[in-house]
Amino acid sequence: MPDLSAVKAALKSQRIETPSWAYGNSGTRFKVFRQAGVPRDPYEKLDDAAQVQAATGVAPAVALHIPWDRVDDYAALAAYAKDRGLTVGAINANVFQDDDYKLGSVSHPDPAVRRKALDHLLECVDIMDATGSRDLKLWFADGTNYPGQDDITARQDRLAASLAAVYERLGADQRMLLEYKLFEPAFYTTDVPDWGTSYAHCLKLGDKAQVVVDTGHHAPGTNIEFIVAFLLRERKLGGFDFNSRFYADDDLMVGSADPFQLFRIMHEVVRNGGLAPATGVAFMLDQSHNIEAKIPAIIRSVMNVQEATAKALLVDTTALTAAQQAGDVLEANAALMDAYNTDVRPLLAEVREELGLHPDPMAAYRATGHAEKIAAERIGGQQAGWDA
Ligand code: LRH
Ligand code: MN
Ligand code: MN
Repeated sequence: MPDLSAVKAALKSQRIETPSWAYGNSGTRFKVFRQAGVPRDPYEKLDDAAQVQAATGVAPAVALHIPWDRVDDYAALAAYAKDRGLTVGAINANVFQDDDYKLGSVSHPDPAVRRKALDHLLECVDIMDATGSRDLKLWFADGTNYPGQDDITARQDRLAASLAAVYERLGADQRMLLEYKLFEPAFYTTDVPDWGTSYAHCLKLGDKAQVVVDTGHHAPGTNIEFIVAFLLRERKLGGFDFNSRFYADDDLMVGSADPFQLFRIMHEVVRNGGLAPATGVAFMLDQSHNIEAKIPAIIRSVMNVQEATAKALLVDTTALTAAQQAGDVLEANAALMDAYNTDVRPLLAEVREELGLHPDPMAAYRATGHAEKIAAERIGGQQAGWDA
């Protein structure tokens, strides 16, 4: 059986990054249901992230999205974060919101639009310099809607040229994480539709370019844990955008609909050494909370990742390896299922108490009165970035 103190130590050192946009109002293209007390600016998003950190103790980093989180002074924003025990996580570059990007950004047929998009990506690296952020996270809405609309390989050439220019600009300790997505908003071709495309670009670029796996960005039935294992083996897994999908890119709470998938993913992470902070795998959430209260939903999501991680750490690897080598299919499967079926909530409560935290993060947050305070104080909360 796994050594319990090692399991606890691993749980204490895991970090789960929360996204600034999850704290703001969001919705579908049909309706944004505005909530009382949501942040009015990036500073207030950090105030809310500090609540998540206070309740969980494992979520100090906050990912920003530019320009959704545009401020005049990014060093001041980073200092504000630091004062609250937080750090600035990944900088997400948004090159999909302007009218200019109707036919794409870095793959656009017009060099002037490509230049504009590249300038934005380079500005995001400047922001990383100012905030001390390690990761530039790139997701492109680029693609086409109709056969014949544009040249598929020419679009790859344009994409590769921009990626190379950004890569050149990265500092020694900075990374570029390239995210893929099966479809949407482009519906016929997507320029980075899958892990293979992202991997091929990252491989050409070099060690500082790595793939990010957004759990919501696959076709139904895709074996995401295989992708995770493969990328870890190649040292190309930069991190996760965690969320839960049911139909498409639903961005619901990670581990809510399919906690077993999250466990299978975390099992591959643990088995392939990806939990060690030195491997640099970033465990980020990429979610929006349309109908549920945002801060508690983010706390619940952090807890869901911790529960899947704890179960993965409890896999009896000696028994698993022995069964695998003996070709004992049922025993090997049972080794995984035993761990998955363990109730890890008492273990995590203990871990939290050892960290000086309340054993129940949801109750800890409720007791702060923060929800009531922000509902009374903040009028006119900011939307996460989507049009109503
Ligand atoms: C695209 C995506 C990407 C964006 C985020 C808001 O669907 O997953 O990571 O940055 O949503
Ligand atoms: Mn994402
Ligand atoms: Mn997405």
